[in-house]
Amino acid sequence: MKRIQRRTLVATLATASLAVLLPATSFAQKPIVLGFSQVGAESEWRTANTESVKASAKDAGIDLKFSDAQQKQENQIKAIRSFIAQKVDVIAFSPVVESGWEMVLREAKAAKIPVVLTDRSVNVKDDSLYVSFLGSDFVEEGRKAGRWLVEKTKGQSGTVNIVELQGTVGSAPAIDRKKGFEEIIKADPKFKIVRSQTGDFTRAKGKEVMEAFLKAEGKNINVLYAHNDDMAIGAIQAIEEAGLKPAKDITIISVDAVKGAFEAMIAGKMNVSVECSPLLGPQLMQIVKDVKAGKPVPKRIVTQEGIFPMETAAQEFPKRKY
Ligand code: GZL
Repeated sequence: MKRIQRRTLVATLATASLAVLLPATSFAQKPIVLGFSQVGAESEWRTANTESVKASAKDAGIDLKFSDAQQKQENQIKAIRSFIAQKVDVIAFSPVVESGWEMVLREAKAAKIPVVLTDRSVNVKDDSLYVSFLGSDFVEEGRKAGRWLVEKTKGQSGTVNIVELQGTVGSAPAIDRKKGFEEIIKADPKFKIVRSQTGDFTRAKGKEVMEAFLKAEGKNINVLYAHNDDMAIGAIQAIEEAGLKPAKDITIISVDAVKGAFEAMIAGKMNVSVECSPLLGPQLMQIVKDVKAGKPVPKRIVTQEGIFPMETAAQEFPKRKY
């Protein structure tokens, strides 16, 4: 028998015997099963984030078990426990608030299911309870908002009275955006935060709280700092209903840079929005694949983001992806 034929035969036999040894399923890779607990559907940002996660899971061939917690921590804890019971390969979630996660994350660890944090982080003593946190630097987002205001009011004497619409109480973005903004403005005593209250990241609550601010402070308000565009857009409605001009009588500083913010800036009703990208899906799926493959993943991955003033909104808007 010719040498080449013999070699091919040996190779074929080897493969055949291997096929006999290995169960058939090992050849058809089983899809990774990812359990994802989403905060809710409270804002344009959240909707875009959900779309990014779902589309990226599909593109990556990952079997996504998706749960919407309607902004309730107990629903997220229930969802994570359900993922553990289903023995998913990886769990990912955006924690609605920073605290109260130790127990359920210990249950996931005991079940040997890795957990990835996305968008928001948690306050835990033992950071081995999660493998990686992918999301924005919210403190820096607050600093960007503060720096923009300092620049805009440079050389202006007299007090600058600020009202602040905070995000969800206890959430990382609300805590850190406040922290970063105050870190910058505290350098100049002309800046005074005269009212600060949560609008829970929604348009409706943002409008309601801004109405209360206007009743209490009236024309005394110079600046609104909103922790997200949805609350800012609700506040703009309240400002107009009070007979004032948003972005002129009251300077409007916001965060997220969603489509609604660009539309408001193009209409001359919002001064600036600090970008906070919801398009975390592709990076999240890569982390999930790497974790499943046993590859090392960075503990912290920070998304890169910009700031968009009204002056450039019209030219930037066509390029926006969310
Ligand atoms: C930020 C995200 C925040 C957005 C809000 O990463 O958690 O939650 O800024 C959203 O619009 O509701």
